[in-house]
Amino acid sequence: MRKVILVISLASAVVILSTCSKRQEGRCRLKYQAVDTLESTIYLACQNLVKIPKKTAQFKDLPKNKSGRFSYFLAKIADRDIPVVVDRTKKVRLFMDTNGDGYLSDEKRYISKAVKKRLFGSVEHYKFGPILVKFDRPDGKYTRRIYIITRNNLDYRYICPADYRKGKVLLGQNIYDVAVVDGDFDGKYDKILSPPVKNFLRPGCDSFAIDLNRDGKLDFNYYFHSEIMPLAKMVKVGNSYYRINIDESGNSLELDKIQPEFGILDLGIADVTIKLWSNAAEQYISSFKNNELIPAGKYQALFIEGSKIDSERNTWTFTCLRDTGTLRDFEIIKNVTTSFKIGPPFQIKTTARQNRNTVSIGFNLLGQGQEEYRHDVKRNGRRVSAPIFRIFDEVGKLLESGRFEYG
Ligand SMILES: [Ca+2]
Ligand SMILES: [Ca+2]
Ligand SMILES: [Ca+2]
Repeated sequence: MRKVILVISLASAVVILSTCSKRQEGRCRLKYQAVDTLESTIYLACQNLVKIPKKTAQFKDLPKNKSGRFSYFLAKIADRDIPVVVDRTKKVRLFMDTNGDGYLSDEKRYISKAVKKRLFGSVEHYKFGPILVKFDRPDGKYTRRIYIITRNNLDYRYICPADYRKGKVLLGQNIYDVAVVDGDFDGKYDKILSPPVKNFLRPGCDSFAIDLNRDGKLDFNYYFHSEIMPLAKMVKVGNSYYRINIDESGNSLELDKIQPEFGILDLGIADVTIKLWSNAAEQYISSFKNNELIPAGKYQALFIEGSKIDSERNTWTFTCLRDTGTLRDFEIIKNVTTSFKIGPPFQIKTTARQNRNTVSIGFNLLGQGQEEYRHDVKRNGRRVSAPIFRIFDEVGKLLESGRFEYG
């Protein structure tokens, strides 16, 4: 009996050893993963479907049985403007020039399907597809599988990839779920972010995801810590950096631990939380020290939150989203300190907009680096009451006074 147990345990040891030896550190195969909802992994890859006010020369051969209730769109993906027509008769039908021959009458008809998962607040959404779209590249033809996802009334329209690649990678003692998405629809997995992007909702590059807290979910956030990011040269895991190397076709991933070339970011004040997109490695630094070491590369700040204590020991907290002023586009150079002045003293710029008989007045709260802070500044964690205003004429006579309203 003892012999049998010994043989069994030896056999299990061999099985365990061979399984371990198969998982090479930092190396994994990536497998095809179909996706049919707007799940977080593909958020950064979804593109707008642009509405065209009226029919143009691009829409030259419409499908038969036309109702006369057509809407015209262009899918701007992979350097192509692809005509899309939606026929809103009884059932909404969609036609897309998938083969690029300029004709729509040869195309399959797609009927919208309601998707159970609710999006855009409480409004149900609909999808067309999957649609196979053919593209040309200098090195050959390729096909991308996409969905068009809309609200019922066709506002909010997105073109989303219908697949991505995923795998599991061993780094140190831990195994992490990883995913890569072809966010620019070119059929390859190599397009790195090129900051600054004008529209941060559509960075126009491929994306990379890693389940850093290993909870089985890939979480996305524009402003805070995120497990899904625009593809960069490296990814930061804990305090280590790994060079990302994806096979062009998305079949395999290599993450190699490296020591990047660092430069120094100096913001003049400590205790700042900052989120940076980069072509080097995405950064979310929750307790920024003066003179923070970050890898050399190009950066774009999406979020800044700072705090300051006044003479009465009140802590004032100010938050900036997206309009990050001089931090919207900067470069960190190896062994060089790049300095910015941000935060208070604030500059208040008033704005006025006239619409017929109504004038709307407002203000922008700008930091030293022209970064624009939200109006709801907090004192000791609580939003302070809205600021008051007074309007004077040119000789200093008070014309109007009141309090700004939030929202
Ligand atoms: Ca066609
Ligand atoms: Ca790509
Ligand atoms: Ca996670």
